[in-house]
Amino acid sequence: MIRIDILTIFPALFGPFLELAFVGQAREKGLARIAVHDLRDWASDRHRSVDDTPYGGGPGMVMTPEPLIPAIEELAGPKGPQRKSRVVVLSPQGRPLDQPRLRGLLAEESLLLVCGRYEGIDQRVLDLAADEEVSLGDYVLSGGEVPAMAIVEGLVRLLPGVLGNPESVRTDSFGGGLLEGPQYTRPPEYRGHGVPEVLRSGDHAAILRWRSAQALTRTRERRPDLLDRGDDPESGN
Ligand code: J9Q
Repeated sequence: MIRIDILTIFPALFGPFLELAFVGQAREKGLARIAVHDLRDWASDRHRSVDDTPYGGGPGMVMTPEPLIPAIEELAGPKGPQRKSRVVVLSPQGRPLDQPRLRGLLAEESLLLVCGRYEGIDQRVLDLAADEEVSLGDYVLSGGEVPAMAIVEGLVRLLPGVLGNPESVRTDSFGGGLLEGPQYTRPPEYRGHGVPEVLRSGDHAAILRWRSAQALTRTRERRPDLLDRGDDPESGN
């Protein structure tokens, strides 16, 4: 059983996401306990403020440590050896998430995902209360909510007993370090476009060879960075 807490100023974004599909099933089966917390519940002023103008000037607002650090400490415990949950802040300044990092998070029994918003988070929150910063990629979003959902979904599908077919965990893209090749289902011909003959041949060895050649070609064309890594693609790293 993995426990995931999410700290956000938009708790309503998570409603159907946590109820439906694999994430909903994992919770129903008792494989994951996921709770969403509204950061404003820790704000003490009349306006329930969570942000303020940046020192030094510049556009936008910065999330203040005032409600954020007490919220993190209440949900995860104080930073240090007696902390209950690993505190992961979603931000574009974080280390990029990949499948090995996701598997690393799965080793934690309890996680707190902190969704940054606005132009950033006061550095003292990261120094005093966070364990790591994770990014989902080099693009601009308005907040960490969608990245937090991606982490939850990526973790939940790794839990034993969530997927109907555990074999698909291993063969999915990145499970093996390469992109998947093309897939086909019926009908055998659609608008004049057929299905590669080998897939209908029943020759399983030939199908395996064809699929790995396709995966390699596609990876070389679209994601050569995955092949340039100095590690063993079979290890999933
Ligand atoms: C909080 N752009 O983007 C990609 N990974 C994380 C993010 C992000 C963002 C803004 C705020 C997270």
